[in-house]
Amino acid sequence: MTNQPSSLEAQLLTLRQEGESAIAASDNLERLEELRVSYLGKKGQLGLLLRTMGKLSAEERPKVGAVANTVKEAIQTALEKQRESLEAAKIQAQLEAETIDVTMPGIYRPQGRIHPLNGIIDRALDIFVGLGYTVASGPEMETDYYNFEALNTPLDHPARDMQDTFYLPDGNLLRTHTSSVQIRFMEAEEPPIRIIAPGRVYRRDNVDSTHAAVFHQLELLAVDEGLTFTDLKGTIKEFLQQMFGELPIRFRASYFPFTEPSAEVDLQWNGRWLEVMGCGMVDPNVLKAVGYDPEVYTGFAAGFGVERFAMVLHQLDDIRRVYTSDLRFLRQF
Ligand code: 2NL
Repeated sequence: MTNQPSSLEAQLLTLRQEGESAIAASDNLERLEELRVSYLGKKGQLGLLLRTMGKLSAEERPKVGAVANTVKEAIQTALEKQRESLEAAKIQAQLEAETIDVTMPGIYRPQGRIHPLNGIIDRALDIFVGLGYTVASGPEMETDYYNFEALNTPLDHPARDMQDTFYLPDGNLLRTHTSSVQIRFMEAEEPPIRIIAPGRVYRRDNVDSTHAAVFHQLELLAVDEGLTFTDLKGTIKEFLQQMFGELPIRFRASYFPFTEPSAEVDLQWNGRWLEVMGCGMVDPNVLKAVGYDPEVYTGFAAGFGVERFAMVLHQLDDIRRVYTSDLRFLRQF
């Protein structure tokens, strides 16, 4: 059968009609793309028809060509129009699906609160930051050097005993105080130094109402030219006053391997003297260990147990209460 010019023209017009109605009926963008490929794609229906144009006479060809162009444009226009309307519908559907219903009941979130230990630490940090100190931290697993040796704790000192320290199979240990943090800090920095090191520490103690194997300590350290015991006393007095109020305090001679002289600080609390802190002037051997000249620099240090402060301030009878996460207990703070 030969392709009559009029027949090709008719086929083109049919294609246009079919195309336009199929496009208008398509209800999603994927289907629309299929239609585009089917009508206008490289192997599409329009291309297929146009390939038969070669058989037309020279007079017919431009006329049919012009018809073909209008068909192509009409299908393109229909595709675009439908794409716009499908896209708009898609956005509209999304908007409707995502509408927030402000009348829906909320999700219940129980009110949390600061743990009493963190409360003490936060308050102490605030006080020392006010005095110009910055917070330092370090590892809880330590070497013998940072926990003992650099702190002038001789090999035969009782604190080194297996009774007091958790040793790890590789020879490292769990820090028994946060002083190791301060040794690391001094190694890395030069005076003047004002730091506080709060953190978890570990001791091989029998657990009872006043002892835990894992507890919290906060130490402070100042190293500078010309620091004296008077600076230490003033700093501690200011700290304890902000922490406990205007109460009598006293310094009692004591001993720590890393301070010389050393003292315990007592606070008069409810008519009784209560031991609350240990302190002293940094031992020259400690300064030497971190490469500071003890003829140029002096320092003072002090430390306290966070649990003990919490027990005094909140009148707790048993240290284990702060570790058991009993909400009836914790909700009181
Ligand atoms: C206490 C007593 C104390 C220190 C900690 C210290 C740290 C360095 C050098 C010298 Cl790097 N001293 N710390 C000094 C005296 C007492 O803590 O009763 N802690 C719970």
